[in-house]
Amino acid sequence: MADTKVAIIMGSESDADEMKKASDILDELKIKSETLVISAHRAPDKLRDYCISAEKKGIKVFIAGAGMAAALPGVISAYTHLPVLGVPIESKSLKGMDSLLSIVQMPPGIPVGTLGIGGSVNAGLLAASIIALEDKEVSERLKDFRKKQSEIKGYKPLSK
Ligand code: RP5
Repeated sequence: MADTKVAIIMGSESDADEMKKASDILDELKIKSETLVISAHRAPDKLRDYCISAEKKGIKVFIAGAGMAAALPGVISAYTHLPVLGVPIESKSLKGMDSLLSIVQMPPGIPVGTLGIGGSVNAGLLAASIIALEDKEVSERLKDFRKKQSEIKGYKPLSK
């Protein structure tokens, strides 16, 4: 898609519900994203091809969601200098602690900005903040989003 700024990659279709929250918030802020399932373990060659061509296509930020032995965000970061935001997906057996620990502790030199378990909304917002550094319109929309959030969710008189 032309003008696509954010690549949302997930390790499996089973991650789709969580990762849709990232694309939804980006849609709300009118930032174009594309979403793909590319497993670091099951389709490593496809992942490499995508990562090394992303910058030329205009991608500015990666959001990568994966569960269990979640290699995806780290492998993406190994192939690109673009910012990579990792979202640990909640897993059945270890409740996402496996995903979190697989993503968060990267070796120096290959960074992944790790969100909380199931942190897709904040990954989308953080991607928007990065885009906003060089895009005034996105910056204004982001400020507006924060303002509305304060009005709707941040202040509510409780009835007695
Ligand atoms: C990871 O393994 C995926 O990101 C997913 O969270 C987990 C399970 O994958 P499926 O077996 O559901 O395809 O690679």
